[in-house]
Amino acid sequence: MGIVNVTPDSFSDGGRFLDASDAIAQGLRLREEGADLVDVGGESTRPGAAAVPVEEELRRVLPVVEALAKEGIAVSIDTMKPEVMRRAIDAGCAVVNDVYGFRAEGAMEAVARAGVGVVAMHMQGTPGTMQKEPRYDDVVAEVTQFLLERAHALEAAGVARARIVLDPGFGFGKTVDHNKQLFRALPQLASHGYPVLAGVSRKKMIGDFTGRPAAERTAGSVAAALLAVQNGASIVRVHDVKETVDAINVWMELK
Ligand code: 7PJ
Repeated sequence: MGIVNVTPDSFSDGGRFLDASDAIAQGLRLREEGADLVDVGGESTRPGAAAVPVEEELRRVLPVVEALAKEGIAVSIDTMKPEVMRRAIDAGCAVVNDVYGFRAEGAMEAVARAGVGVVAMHMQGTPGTMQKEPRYDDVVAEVTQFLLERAHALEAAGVARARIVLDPGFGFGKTVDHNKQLFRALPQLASHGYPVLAGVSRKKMIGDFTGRPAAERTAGSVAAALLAVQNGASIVRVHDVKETVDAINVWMELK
């Protein structure tokens, strides 16, 4: 899964059209580089990020979803808002990726009707507060229990089991130690029969292990993605598609 962020470029005075056309070009490039899915997001969920109003999020993502879907790309929409889910599905997206795990009122209904794939992620708290003081008695047990509960709720709402992907949510209300425990527990999480998605690309954890800023975390991110696949992840959400695909291809030949 390649990542396309659609956020206004403060260095461009070209306005929304340029923001959208940059994002579309990026999505096309990621497909060429080997992405099977392109994840389009218009609301930053980085720690402390401000919420984006629904109309603004729609303005950012809809032209991009529509254009990429028309090109035959399998698009996922990274959103927590049922209205954005519905409109993105109408615009052709195939997967809804919700870092809030479909807990918003109406979110499960928005995806159940449509027959799209869903990614349910675990987050403790909200993006505004989640990194303040993450606490768990047993992070692996609690995240697993949450995800299985969300999967069962989605199934009860009418989402087919085969369409449900689970994601422990690295960095979303977790310390580095919590992330490490969850990463090592990926095989157990995958053992429940739902495909698992891992998103670690360029995250703070990679910076902590390498001492590098976000723009220089490619090698660290590729290493983590490869290990996630070895640990049972079916999907890895990455910025550096070309490098990650090469690494996985080499590993598959040599393992
Ligand atoms: C994730 C995500 C993730 C899923 C983001 C970032 C923050 N969706 N959206 N999993 N992370 N499913 O890329 O650093 O880990 S946004």
